[in-house]
Formats: sequence, structure tokens, C-alpha cells
Amino acid sequence: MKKVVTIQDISCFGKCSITVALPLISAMGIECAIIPTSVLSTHTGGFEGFTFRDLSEDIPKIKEHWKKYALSFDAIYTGYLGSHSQIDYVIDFIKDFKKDGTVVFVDPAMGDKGKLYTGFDDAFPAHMAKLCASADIIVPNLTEAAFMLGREYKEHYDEQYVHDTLKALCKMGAKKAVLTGISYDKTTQGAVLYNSEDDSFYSYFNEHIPVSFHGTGDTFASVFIGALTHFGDEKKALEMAVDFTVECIRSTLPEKESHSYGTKFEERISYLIDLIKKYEE
Ligand code: PXL
Repeated sequence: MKKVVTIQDISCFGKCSITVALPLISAMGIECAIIPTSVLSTHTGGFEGFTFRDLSEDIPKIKEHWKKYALSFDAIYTGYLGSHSQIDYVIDFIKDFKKDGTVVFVDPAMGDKGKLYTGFDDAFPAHMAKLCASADIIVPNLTEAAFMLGREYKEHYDEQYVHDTLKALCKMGAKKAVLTGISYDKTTQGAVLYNSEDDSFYSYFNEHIPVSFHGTGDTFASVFIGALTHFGDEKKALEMAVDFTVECIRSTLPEKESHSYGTKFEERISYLIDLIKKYEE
């Protein structure tokens, strides 16, 4: 059985990070180990007064324990990291656990719509960029890309801008980069992949539903790494991640007011399994 380890927080209520990654990656038939980096009562978007327990110091201890058992993973998937020291511990974890064939997949989850999430300082994006430099694949949105590159966030852009941004991201060190939440017109939304190894682009779009729900970036990232681990094909992974994320948004739309904290992805897990079967044929 293929194995992924995901390193990110547990938000006890709100459906993001580990509470999205674990069910989705498991549903895709892949074993999912976790390293929880912090425990929050809720995620930081739209909730006031959330609690935050920092588990940074557990990361090196978990790593040392796992080394005794020679555990190995097909992919290391990192998401939201709640402090500078967590980034350093994760870089250290990758040094010890990246073997031949291990895919290092980094979602630099730290902002959206031109702003950093609550709690991050101005130096955080440059530090996250260091982690991205050690990755095989990174999956920022346009906000995270702009912050890491030290460029202005653009709400309106064209394909040239997206391609330039992807190339600039890979110049920082990652082999491949995917920009999520890309929309060149009002009716479609999707993601664009750049492979710096053969200088190629691949785009995939689905319907653009103009509503935003929390945690869709985590849904995209979890399905992408699950599909990539399963099929070893980035294009299939991109298509599945876009299609599943849109399907979750579509399902949640009737309750967009009461459910903005996260999508009702649970209702679409059967669709995710169907997608895997379809791509297996
Ligand atoms: O969805 C990304 C995410 C993950 N974890 C926490 C968050 C966020 C986004 O706000 O606050 C704690």
C-alpha cells in the first residue's frame, strides 16, 4: 500500500488541513500518516478567539522515533504551518525522510485574496519560500505566489502573467509548480501546472462557481497528492483535484451562508472513488 505523511495543523472545527487530508487521502486507498504541528479550536478564517496549541517541539521527537522503525513514505505533504520554527523542523524532517522516489509536495497555505491569514508576520512568506525550494511540487494560490516572490498581488491577470509567475516560482527551487484558483474568464476556473524539467505547461478548467468556501485549497492539495501517489501522473492528478474541488463547492452551494467555514466534501467522497475508478480504466 502506498503511504503519504502529511504535516500540518489540526483545526478541531472548520474542515481544513488534517481533517480534510486524512479522510480524502484514505478514501483514495492510500495510507495517510500525520504529524500534527498545532491544535487550534477552529481555523483562523472567520472565527474569533480561537485557541492555538503549538506542537512544534513534537516534530523532531516524532521524527527521531520514526527513524528507529525506518519508516518510509511515497510522499511528504506539508500544508499550513503555524510558526517559523515549524518550517525549520519540517525542512529537517524532509532531509531525513526524503528517499529516492519520495515526492515532496508543499502547499504553502498562508493566504488568500491578496492577504496573509491572521497570525503570520511579513517575514513568513520568505521563510515558506525556503521550504518550497526543497520541494518537487508546490501548489500555491496567486496570493501565496505573490507574497513568496515579493510581487504585488494582481486580481486581474492573463495567461502570460500566470506562466511568468510559475516560472519564477520554479526558479526559487521547486521542480514543478501548480497555481490554483486560476480564472481567465467569468465561466471557468481551474489550475495551471508548470514543469521546469521539460519547460511545459498544462492547464485544466471546470465551471467557475463564484462563491468561496474555506478549505478548498486543502481539498485540492489532498486530492492532487493522493492521485499523484496513486497514478504517478501530474496531469491526471490536476484534473481530479480540480473536478473534485468544484464538485465539493457545488454540493455546498445551497448552504453557502451557514457552511462557509468548509465544504461538505463528505457528501462527495463516493464521487472521488468513482473518479479513481474512471481514471484506472
Ligand atoms: O485552509 C488553510 C488553513 C489551515 N489551517 C488553519 C487555517 C487555514 C486557513 O485559514 O487557519 C489553522
